[in-house]
Amino acid sequence: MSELAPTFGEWTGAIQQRTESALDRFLPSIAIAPARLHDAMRYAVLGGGKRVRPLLCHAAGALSGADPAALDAAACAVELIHAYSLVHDDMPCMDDDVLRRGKPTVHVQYDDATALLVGDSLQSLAFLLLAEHCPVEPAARVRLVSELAVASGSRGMAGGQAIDLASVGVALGVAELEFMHIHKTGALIRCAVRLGAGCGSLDVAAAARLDHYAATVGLLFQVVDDVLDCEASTAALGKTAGKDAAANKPTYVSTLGLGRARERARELHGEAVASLEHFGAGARRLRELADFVLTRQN
Ligand code: GRG
Repeated sequence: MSELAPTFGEWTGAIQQRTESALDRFLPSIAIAPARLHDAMRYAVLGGGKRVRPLLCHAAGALSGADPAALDAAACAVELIHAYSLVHDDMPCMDDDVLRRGKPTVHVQYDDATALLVGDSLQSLAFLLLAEHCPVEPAARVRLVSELAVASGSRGMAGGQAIDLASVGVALGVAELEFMHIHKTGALIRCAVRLGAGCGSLDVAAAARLDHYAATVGLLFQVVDDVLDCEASTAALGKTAGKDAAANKPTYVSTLGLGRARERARELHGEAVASLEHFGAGARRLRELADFVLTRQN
């Protein structure tokens, strides 16, 4: 890296590498029984993914003066929940997909029962990381555990997934669609920022501004995902393109049309960046991450 502040690409590369090493360290070795389950957990998590949630967690933590070791545990905890959700989402009883991150999905590579157990075990491991490997004050640690539990459970991601599964063939209004996406995808992204900030400290007003950024970026992520699902190729996405339309699921594109969905993405991006104004230069990475979420190609 140069002596100047790292570019966005250099910074993301460094955090992605740091996250990969931390995940490798935290995941059980295949030398430990049951080896096949541990092998499948490592297959599901390592060597792929953009690591958007860990990037957001580290960027928010830098703003709140958090200890990088605490951020590693928090970032990995969120990423493990994300990986579990992808493994379960790809199973035949849910989205029934064969390709994820450019390779066969876990139930295809192993089997359905193993995929189920991989998701269960990744979820447990996420909470173990916060409980045992996150060096923050005990009261703060309990808050982190509880935030992750709410964001990933029936009032967050799993609840959003339930609405998603029940929405096949249903024409949702924009408000209902946003409610579904705020929970299914937005809750965990918002949580990544909140956990990063919660590993350090911010005053109440700053925490509220940052939370607004987090919620807005979470929804932006899904609007862009809907646009990409309709526009990008399977090769570019590393997962099957056009799945939502084929499954007759409501999306921003089917509800608003492509042009208005793109416009909604630009609106949300503007709102996210505006909520960072107060933070000045310290929020550079969060601003760049909002840009990245808007312009990403996969
Ligand atoms: C199974 C409880 C349960 C929940 C599943 C998030 C989710 C809920 C399902 C995933 C379906 C999906 C593809 C949603 C679109 C948004 C999304 C989460 C995309 C994948 O996230 P990325 O792009 O993936 O961050 P990478 O591979 O980069 O980590």
